[in-house]
Amino acid sequence: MEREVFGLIERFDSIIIARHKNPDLDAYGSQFGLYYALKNKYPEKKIYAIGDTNSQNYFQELDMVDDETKKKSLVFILDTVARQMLNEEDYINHSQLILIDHHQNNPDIEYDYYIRDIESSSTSEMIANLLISLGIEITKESARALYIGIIGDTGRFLYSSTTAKTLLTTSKLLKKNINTSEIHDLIYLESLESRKIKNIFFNSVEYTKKNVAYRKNTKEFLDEYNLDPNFVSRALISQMAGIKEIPIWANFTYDKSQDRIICELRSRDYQVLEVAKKYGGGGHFYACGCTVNTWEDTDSILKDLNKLIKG
Ligand SMILES: [Mn+2]
Repeated sequence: MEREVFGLIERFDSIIIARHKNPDLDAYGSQFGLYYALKNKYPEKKIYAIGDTNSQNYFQELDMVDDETKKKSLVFILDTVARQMLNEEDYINHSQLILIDHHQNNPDIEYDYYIRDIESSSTSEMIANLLISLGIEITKESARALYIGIIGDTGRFLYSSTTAKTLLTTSKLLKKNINTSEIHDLIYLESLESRKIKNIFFNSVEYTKKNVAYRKNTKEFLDEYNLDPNFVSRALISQMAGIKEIPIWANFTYDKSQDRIICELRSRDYQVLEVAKKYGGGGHFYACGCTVNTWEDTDSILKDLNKLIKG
C-alpha cells in the first residue's frame, strides 16, 4: 500500500495534511514531520498543514485552504480515524483521502487508503518509517517534528509503547543533528504557576471504593485559575499516574467551548478502552477518552471503571 500512497503523492499538485482536533504532540509532530519532508522534496507542489491550534504548537501557523482547493487535493488525516476526533471541514472535501494512525479504533469515515500500525508508539514513528521506506529525505526540520511527536506519545521513551523499533527510528532522527536539550526545555520546562496548579489539582483528587482516582474539573475551578480545558484535561491527568495504590485514574474537565465534559481515562493493568467506547470515545487500551454531557455521566463512568477492578 505504501507504493500506492507514494504514487498519489507524486501525482497530486496539491496535498493537504490534517490531523485530529485538540492536537497533541504526536498529532503536530506527524503533521509537520510529513509537511516539511514533502515541502523539501516537492518545492513545486502546494503543500498545506491545516487544523486548529493550541499551546502545544511548537511549529508554525496552520494554513487556510478553500473548499475548491480541497476538492482537488490529496488529503492525509493523521493520528486518528474517528469522526468524533475530527473537524469535518478538515477532511470532507478531498479528491483522495489517506488515513495513517496507530490507534486501535476502526474508521467511521470513508477513505481511500488506510495505513494502520497499532504496534507503533506514535503516528510520528509511522511517518518517519514511511518517509524512509519511500526514499523521501527527512530534513532536520522534519526530524525535529517527528522526534517531538515520538517523545510526546512515549513520555520521553518511558511508556511501554516504546519498542526496539521506536528507538531505532529515533536514532535515525537524531542523526539529523536536532538539538534535543533545546526541544526538551521548550516542551517540559514549566512555570512556577503551573507547578502550583498541579499541587492544587493533586490535593483535591478523589477516590472511589476500588481506588479509582478521579478529579472533576468544574467550570468554577477553570475560571478561578484561568485554565485552558485542554491543559487541565491532558496535562494534569499525569499527576495521578505512577501511584502504586491507584490502578485506574480518570480526569473529567468541563469545556466551555462545547458545553460538555472531556473525560480522559488511564490505567496500568486494566483495559479502560471499552469504557471510553461505551460513551462514544476511543483511543488505546490503557489510555483513552470520551466526551459526555453531564456530571451524572461521569459518575456512571466511574461505576464502570470500578467494575473493571476485580476483588
Ligand atoms: Mn498518537
